[in-house]
Amino acid sequence: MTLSVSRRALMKGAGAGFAAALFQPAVRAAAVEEAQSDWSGWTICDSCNHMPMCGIHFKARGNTVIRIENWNEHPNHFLCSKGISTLQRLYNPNRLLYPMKRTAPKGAADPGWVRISWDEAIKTIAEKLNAVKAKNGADRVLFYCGDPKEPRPPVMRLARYFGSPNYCCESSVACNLAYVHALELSYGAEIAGGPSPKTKCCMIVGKNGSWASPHGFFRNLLAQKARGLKLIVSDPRRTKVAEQADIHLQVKPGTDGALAWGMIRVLVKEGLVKREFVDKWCTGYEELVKYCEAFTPEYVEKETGVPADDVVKAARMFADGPSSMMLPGQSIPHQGNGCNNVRAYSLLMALTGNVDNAGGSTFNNWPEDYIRWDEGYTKTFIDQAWFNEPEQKARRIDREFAPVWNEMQVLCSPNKLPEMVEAGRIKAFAGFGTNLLIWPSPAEYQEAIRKLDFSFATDYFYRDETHHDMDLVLPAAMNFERYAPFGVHGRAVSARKPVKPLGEAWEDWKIALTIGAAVTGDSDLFFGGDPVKACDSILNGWGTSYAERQAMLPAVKPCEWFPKPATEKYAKGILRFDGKPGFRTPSGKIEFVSSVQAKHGFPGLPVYEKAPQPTEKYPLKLLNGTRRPYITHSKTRSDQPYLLELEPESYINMHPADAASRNLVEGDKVWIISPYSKDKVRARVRVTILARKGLVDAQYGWRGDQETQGLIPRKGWDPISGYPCCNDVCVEVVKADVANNA
Ligand SMILES: Nc1nc2c(c(=O)[nH]1)N[C@H]1C(S)=C(S)[C@@H](COP(=O)(O)OP(=O)(O)OC[C@H]3O[C@@H](n4cnc5c(=O)[nH]c(N)nc54)[C@H](O)[C@@H]3O)O[C@H]1N2
Ligand SMILES: Nc1nc2c(c(=O)[nH]1)N[C@H]1C(S)=C(S)[C@@H](COP(=O)(O)OP(=O)(O)OC[C@H]3O[C@@H](n4cnc5c(=O)[nH]c(N)nc54)[C@H](O)[C@@H]3O)O[C@H]1N2
Ligand code: SF4
Ligand SMILES: [Mo]
Repeated sequence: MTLSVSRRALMKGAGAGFAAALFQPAVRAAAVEEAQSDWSGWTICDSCNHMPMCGIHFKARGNTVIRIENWNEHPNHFLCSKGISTLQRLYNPNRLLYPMKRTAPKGAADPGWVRISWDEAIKTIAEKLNAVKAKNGADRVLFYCGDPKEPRPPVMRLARYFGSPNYCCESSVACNLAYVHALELSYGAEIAGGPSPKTKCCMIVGKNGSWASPHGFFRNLLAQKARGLKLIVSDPRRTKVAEQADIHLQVKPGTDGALAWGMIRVLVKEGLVKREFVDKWCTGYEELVKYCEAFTPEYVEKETGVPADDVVKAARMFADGPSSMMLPGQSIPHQGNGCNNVRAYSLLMALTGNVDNAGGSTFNNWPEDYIRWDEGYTKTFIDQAWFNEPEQKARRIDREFAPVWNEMQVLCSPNKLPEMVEAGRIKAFAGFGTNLLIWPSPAEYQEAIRKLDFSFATDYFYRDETHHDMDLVLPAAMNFERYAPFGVHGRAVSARKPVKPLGEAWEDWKIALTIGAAVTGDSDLFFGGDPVKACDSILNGWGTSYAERQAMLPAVKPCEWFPKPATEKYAKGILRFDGKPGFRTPSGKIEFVSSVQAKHGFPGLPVYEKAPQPTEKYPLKLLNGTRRPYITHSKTRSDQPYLLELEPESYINMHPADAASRNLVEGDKVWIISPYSKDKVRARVRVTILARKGLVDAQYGWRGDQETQGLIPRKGWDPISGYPCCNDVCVEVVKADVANNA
């Protein structure tokens, strides 16, 4: 497949004005490179960041990628529309290709960007960060890595050896990590995994893997369904996953806690609790029995909209052995009581004894040094022990705001950034793949960035809404152009064979390592800025090397360093780091009553709290940001314009009854109105039973007047995770007056 890029579509992108002049020559040079013999390269797709990502095989001529296709030997090898169109992103003429510095004061309409050398960029960063450190302390610098998860390891290492525990990620703002946090509070570790041939029943809550992880997750789900898996799905939308369900619990958003407690009550009342397991391995059962009493099926129906019968049937189906598992997604944690709602669901596994058993949800028994959440790097690489020191936890900016998160998680929550800048606790920002639209009411974060002494970010593109008031913007090499990181897919580990970066783009690992060497003056500590040497520092410990993995391409082979999967690890003493039987919680048991929550003054049980309800003026609940197959967050629109042909504007899904009562038909232009913003948000209507009645199912990540994050207030944070309440806001939708352009 060769691409002819439509320039008109591309120039709609942010930053197009200066992009054209600065970035075109190198792109053109690559495109006209004289014909040489074609060669094969391999890389990993980074277009959606679902884990694990898909493998890409590409053909290159000289240094130009001319064709991309499935990497058949890779465990994930079916590229979707987003993956295929990354070639269009690679040669997008708007790409950021040179380091840039502003020449106008912050706040000026035109930042006056000029091209600078990497030498100047690195020197400036080292001087500015070290000046803040000398004057105010290293913790005054906030290091941040956005959803591009691949730069995380060296950025965290940079934060560590610079000396700032304020290392934050999109996963500590709002992603999946809050449900892992919820599972860790009860179980001491994440307990998940996909259904296996031994799974009798799977309950999926607030996760739509048919669109968000179509290959790894959805293909497996369909295969298991075909052989007789029982499926329960809790989702307000009729998703492709829900359509597979034996029981679809179409809850009102935000009411999952009531539904979960209702199911718990059925287990208790009908004698479906595995008392032997619970008595031996769990704490807090008596409190749980007392608390669930109020959640009768009738009450649950009233609260959640799920028929009482279905609540009972679902609980019985889940308890009907020999094996059941539960899988959560990212939407429920984006609510004020989200963590507790996920925790309540998760207790169903312990109550029915479905913990780390064959066919049930399992704990990964990665070696102690391994960190799954950041795709394969190690605790040693980032010196995780340092981040966990009480002294470092105390210096983190989330200490007062989200104390449970602060105690449990190594990533700091940056959600109070505006307040922290105001209070002088943050003076500088070092960003990798940053997007300020990730936050509710992003204008307040934009203002915070403007007020800093110094800030920079690396990115593929110049993004005005994020970079406008930064000091430096640095060009990151794309997935086709970088070595790091290696890929980890279960037990298999893969290297890449890339092309050279266009222009002066550097891979993020090189940028972070080079800055690390410059700020600390210790080049060895940062592998002389070499990403492959940094990868080898991890891979050599696993008995392999980058070169060895590269030599075996296109094969992707398991790494013998990983232990073999095992069940009932809690009983065998291989879950706790001290080797004793039990779980990694403070009590060593599964905690129905979380001792960490209780210690910080919260109820220890995952109690249910009512979410904000629709009112007469704002009668629709906004789901702000469910996944669509051809969109990723704030990316892909102008970066991969082919995808815009599938959905050129922001579309909201509305139930036919809600559309009819507003006199709306498919394709109508509408405004979304929220009590929290004076600005209304533009969209078009899609009339569909995908949406439950009373819902507006919207996309976040559009820019300009289609941008939805402004509809969300900076309040109602989940106190257990510090996550924003993206899915807690009620809105109204009105038809636009197209004739009068209003
Ligand atoms: N195409 C695509 N794929 C992606 C991404 C992308 O941007 N685009 N992003 C990746 C990332 S970073 C992530 S975190 C994952 C997310 O993956 P998922 O968690 O699967 O993402 P969602 O599509 O938000 O699915 C959540 C589901 O929860 C439902 N839901 C919303 N509110 C509630 C509620 O109150 N109760 C219940 N029970 N359900 C609710 C929604 O209707 C939706 O169907 O996807 C990854 N994959
Ligand atoms: N309302 C609402 N808000 C949400 C969510 C939601 O569902 N609803 N979802 C949350 C979730 S789950 C997530 S994961 C976040 C999304 O997390 P974000 O960090 O907001 O993700 P993106 O929008 O993809 O923006 C990433 C930026 O990094 C750049 N980039 C991409 N790849 C690279 C790279 O390899 N290197 C560098 N240097 N830059 C790169 C992109 O060009 C873009 O500017 O949003 C969260 N916020
Ligand atoms: S699902 Fe699509 S976008 Fe996501 S990693 Fe695979 S090919 Fe890339
Ligand atoms: Mo995410």
